[in-house]
Amino acid sequence: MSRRTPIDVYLKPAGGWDALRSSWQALREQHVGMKGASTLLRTNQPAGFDCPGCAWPDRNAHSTFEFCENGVKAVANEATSRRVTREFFATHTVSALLAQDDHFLEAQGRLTEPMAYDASVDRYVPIGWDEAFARIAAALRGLDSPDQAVFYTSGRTSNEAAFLYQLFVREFGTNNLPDCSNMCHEPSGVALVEQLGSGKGSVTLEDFEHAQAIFIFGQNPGTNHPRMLAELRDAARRGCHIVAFNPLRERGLERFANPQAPADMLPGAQGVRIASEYYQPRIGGDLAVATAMAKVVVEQGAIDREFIDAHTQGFDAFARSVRAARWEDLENESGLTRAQLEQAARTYIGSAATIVCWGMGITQHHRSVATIQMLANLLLLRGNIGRAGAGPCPVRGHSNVQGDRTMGIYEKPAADFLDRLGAEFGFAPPRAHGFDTLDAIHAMHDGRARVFFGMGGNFAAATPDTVRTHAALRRCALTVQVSTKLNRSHLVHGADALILPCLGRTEIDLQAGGPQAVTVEDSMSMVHLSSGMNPPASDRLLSEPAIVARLAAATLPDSATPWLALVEDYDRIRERIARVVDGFEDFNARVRTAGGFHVHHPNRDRQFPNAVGKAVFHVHRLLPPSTGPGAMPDAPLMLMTVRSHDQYNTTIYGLDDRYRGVHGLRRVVFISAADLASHGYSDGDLVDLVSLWPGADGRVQERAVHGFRLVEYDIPPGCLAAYFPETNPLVPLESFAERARTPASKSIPVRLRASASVAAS
Ligand SMILES: Nc1nc2c(c(=O)[nH]1)N[C@H]1C(S)=C(S)[C@@H](COP(=O)(O)OP(=O)(O)OC[C@H]3O[C@@H](n4cnc5c(=O)[nH]c(N)nc54)[C@H](O)[C@@H]3O)O[C@H]1N2
Ligand SMILES: Nc1nc2c(c(=O)[nH]1)N[C@H]1C(S)=C(S)[C@@H](COP(=O)(O)OP(=O)(O)OC[C@H]3O[C@@H](n4cnc5c(=O)[nH]c(N)nc54)[C@H](O)[C@@H]3O)O[C@H]1N2
Ligand SMILES: [Mo]
Repeated sequence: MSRRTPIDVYLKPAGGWDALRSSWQALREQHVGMKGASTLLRTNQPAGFDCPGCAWPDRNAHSTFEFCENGVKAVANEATSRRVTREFFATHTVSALLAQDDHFLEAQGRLTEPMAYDASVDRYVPIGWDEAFARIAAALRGLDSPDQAVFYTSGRTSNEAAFLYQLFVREFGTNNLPDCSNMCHEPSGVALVEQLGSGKGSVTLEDFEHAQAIFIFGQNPGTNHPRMLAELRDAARRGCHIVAFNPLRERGLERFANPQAPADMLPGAQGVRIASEYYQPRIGGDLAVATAMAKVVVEQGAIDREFIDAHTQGFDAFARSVRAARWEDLENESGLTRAQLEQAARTYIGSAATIVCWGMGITQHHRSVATIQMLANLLLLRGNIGRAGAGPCPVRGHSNVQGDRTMGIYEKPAADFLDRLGAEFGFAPPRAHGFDTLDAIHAMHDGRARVFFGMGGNFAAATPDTVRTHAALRRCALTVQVSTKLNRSHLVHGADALILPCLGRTEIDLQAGGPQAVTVEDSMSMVHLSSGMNPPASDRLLSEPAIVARLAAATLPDSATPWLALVEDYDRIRERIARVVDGFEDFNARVRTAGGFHVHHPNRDRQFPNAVGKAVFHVHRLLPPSTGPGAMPDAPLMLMTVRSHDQYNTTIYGLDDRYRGVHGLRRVVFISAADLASHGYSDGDLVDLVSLWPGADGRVQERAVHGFRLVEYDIPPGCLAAYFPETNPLVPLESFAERARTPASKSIPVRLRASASVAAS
């Protein structure tokens, strides 16, 4: 490994040879060699498996392998040859493992057999599958009420597993189905359902070929959706305007060299410019940005009158409100000048077909729902919905997070979905809404929830307010984690605890009816098959559908559902899905056509199936900054928590963040030169970050994390950035997006104080 200073500046285009090198390194480190290489060639192929990396769709129905560095890392870390065995658990107590960091835990490799916690030796010890299911069933049946159990889902779970899981949970008697979406794109769903009648984005990949402008708010595709850069590159080359709004200058939004485009890879080639305009608003400034752009469009009369008259409601009140917005407030709130905001609006007005994309930089704030509705208002003004090359594009995270919701993983299920589920399976589903992620933490903390079951994910590390959340998990009578890899949620556990290891996407899933394929739905509503081809990491793994079926059979002896027969052949599960889930008619046949099928999206036909049957303009005024920089005088800086290039959420692959120039460390905080000077620090100083927020009793509470290295960076004054999950202890359970309850993990008011900690190596 080359020696380099911990911080440098990355001047090359994103992608390029460095992406290839880093991919080979990931394969080498996981000792996957040629097996890994052939595994990769089957990623996102018609007869291969869906990449577990992200939810960006693939163009693979007829083309060849699409390269993605972070897809390689995700696959290499699943196809690793390293193993966590019973000997590993015999050697390490849980307390000793707890002292290790997330990078160490991930690096141990794949889990190999079911394990149960033995408090007498503070270790996990082997347990048989039947005994494990009997133990969970006994705990669940021993509860006073089914609502005392929480069933979490992360977004890698297949449609088949998710459908069975929510069915089991509802037959058991609760809607306590929190999921990772609660921490992710929940505000997008809340905003768009109300406004447009569907919570999903309506654009497809083909629209990226026809857009004349693509606006990207609060998203870092170079790291989190690298395959999106190939679309943006092609769009930029044909003259499409790409406009980025991001407090940080993210390398992937500036230049990209596609490793599969020979011209981009020539010596000295500089790649392709992505963003034609790059604006750096302050954190949380996007509501003001969208308001300012809407103001210009309305005042110049650059609206699509025909579309507005035929398909929308509420235009007049909306137009009045944006006309009334004052430039001075818009500039203060956005952190951009009037000239910049007018330029962005001109680009928007000049485009006959516009896509608006957004990610976590929009959804993880207090006013996320309002901001997303303002972005949709902007689209409505010019008829940019249900037109080729135009529409809203919330870019989802986990590879099947959208599909899991479609299959019923939701704590607030629609009544008609429950009606069909009950009719199909002959039971009366519970109607009361269940716990979302924040409710679940409170309920475990208060003793209202006693059992936590995690279908994938890493609840202990992904959630906010780490100290309270860990206390909540430790108060449970039983915690169960269905996982592929070792993580913190195995170590922060209830009185009794089980680890149930499962197959990953890349592996052959053999059931009584032969090898099985599962299905997933990507961020653009394409549903397709995924079948693994590696031998399982161990012969003691079960598939997620099999785990759910055997748990259900053990817990619900009187269930009319033929649990074990359903998992013999997943076509049987899909037949049931076809009868319950809208848009999945004839599922088994349609999913076997090349490339799968697109779930009909009503907005594409300018249908808006909300309460009024029309797209609705929503008025959202700027408020006096109750949460912005300056709102809490003792916490004058606003911190956003983001992903490095070497992590997948709580999974830490490595310690570099290449495009931001960080090498070998994660406890860093990016800060402007102006703030360094005004707060009396220098680049390289170690600080603690202290967040302030009122608790339930109204009194301001202090939370801190220690020993972060300050890194001078191109970021607006008043704004800071650092990585999660290290910073999750700073995010209060009481600080979340209005109406959607997504933790406001990108709007954390903090102050700095000199750190007593010694620099980590
Ligand atoms: N390799 C890799 N791929 C992933 C993931 C991963 O961890 N690693 N995670 C997956 C998941 S679950 C998700 S949800 C997605 C996440 O993908 P992203 O949405 O890209 O997530 P973040 O890294 O949190 O980056 C958010 C971006 O928003 C910017 N930002 C923060 N606050 C604001 C703001 O107020 N306004 C604006 N305009 N911008 C802001 C940040 O600077 C950053 O560039 O990626 C998915 N794909
Ligand atoms: N501060 C802060 N907090 C955040 C965010 C942020 O931006 N800032 N982002 C939020 C977002 S967008 C999200 S989506 C959540 C993510 O929250 P989660 O989805 O809960 O977390 P992950 O880190 O993706 O979960 C990783 C674990 O999943 C398991 N796993 C991997 N593949 C499989 C599989 O195929 N099956 C099963 N059963 N298990 C598997 C592995 O054991 C691995 O350790 O975090 C949220 N938390
Ligand atoms: Mo996410």
